[in-house]
Amino acid sequence: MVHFDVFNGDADGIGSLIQLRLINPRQSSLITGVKRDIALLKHVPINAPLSVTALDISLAKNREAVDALLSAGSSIDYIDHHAFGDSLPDHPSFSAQIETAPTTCTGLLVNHRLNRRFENWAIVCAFGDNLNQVATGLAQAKGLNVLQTENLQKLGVAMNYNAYGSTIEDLHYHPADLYRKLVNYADPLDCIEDGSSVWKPLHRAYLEDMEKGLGAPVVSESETAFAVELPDEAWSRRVSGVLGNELANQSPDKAVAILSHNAQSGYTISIRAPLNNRHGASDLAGQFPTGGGRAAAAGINQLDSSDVEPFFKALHRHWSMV
Ligand SMILES: [Mn+2]
Repeated sequence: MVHFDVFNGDADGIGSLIQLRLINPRQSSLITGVKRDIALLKHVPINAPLSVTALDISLAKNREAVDALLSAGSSIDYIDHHAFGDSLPDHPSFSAQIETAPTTCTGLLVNHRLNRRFENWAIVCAFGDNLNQVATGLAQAKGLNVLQTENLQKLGVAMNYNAYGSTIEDLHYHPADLYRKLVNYADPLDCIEDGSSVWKPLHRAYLEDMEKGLGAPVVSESETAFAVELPDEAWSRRVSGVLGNELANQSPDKAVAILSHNAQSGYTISIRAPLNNRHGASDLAGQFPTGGGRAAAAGINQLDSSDVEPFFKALHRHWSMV
C-alpha cells in the first residue's frame, strides 16, 4: 500500500520521522512545510486507500482531512502533542498516540514507542521544542557528556530554526530535503562529527541570522516584558521563532514580544510568556483581533501600526498583574 509520511517541518517533526524510518525503512511520499503550515493532511490524496503516518501536527487543525481519509478506506497512525479537539476519531483504521502535557513532544512519544532505540534523536526533538530541562535530563540519564549534550541542543535548535519562514522560499532547506540528509545518521552526533554533512552549512546559516536577530533594537521595555523589532526580510522570518526562545532563555522572568514588519505594512507579533511563569500569552494575544495561541507562546497575525502603542501598554500591564 502506498504510504505517506506527513510531518511538521521543524526539529520535532523531522526527528520523529527519522526515528520511525530508521527502525522501519519504507518508501513513502513526504508531505511537510514551514513550521506554521500545519494543515498538512489535506494534501494527502483521498481517491485511494493509503496508509498515513502523521507527526507533530495538531489533529484539531487536520480533523476534516482525517475523517475524509478514513472514509476513503485509508489508515492513519497519528503521533502528536498538540491540541486534538473534543474527541478522537472512533474508527478501526485510526490509531493515535497523543499526549498534550507541556513536558513532552512528538519525538519523545516516538522514543517511548521505540523503547529508546534512537534516543539521541528524541533529545534533538526535545531541544528543538525548547524542552531544555527534559532533554538535558534524558542526556544525563544515558551518560552523555556536556559537549555531546550541547551538540544535540545545537542541532535541535538549528533544525527548528530552519522551519521558520512565511513560505518554503524563505528557508535554507526544504524540510523534506533536510529529513533525507539527516536520516542517514542513526546517531545525530555522527552527523555533527561528519565534516561534509549538512550540519556545518545549517549551523553557519543559523549563527549568521541569529547574530542579526540579537542585534535587533529593543523598542519597549519594562520590569515585566520587553519587545524587539525586526525588518521585513527573509532572515527575520527565519530567525523570529528561535530568537524568541533565545531571548526568553536569557531573561526568564520577562515576557518577550517580537514585532516583525510584514508586507501588509503592519506587524506580525510573536509573544512568549516569561519562562518562569508560562501563562497568559494567549490571553494577551486574544485582546487583539487576529491574536491567538497557547498559554506559553502566542501571536498576533496582523497588528496595524496604530495599535503598536496600545499593544505595548497591554504587554507591560499583563504580567505586572500576575
Ligand atoms: Mn513539537
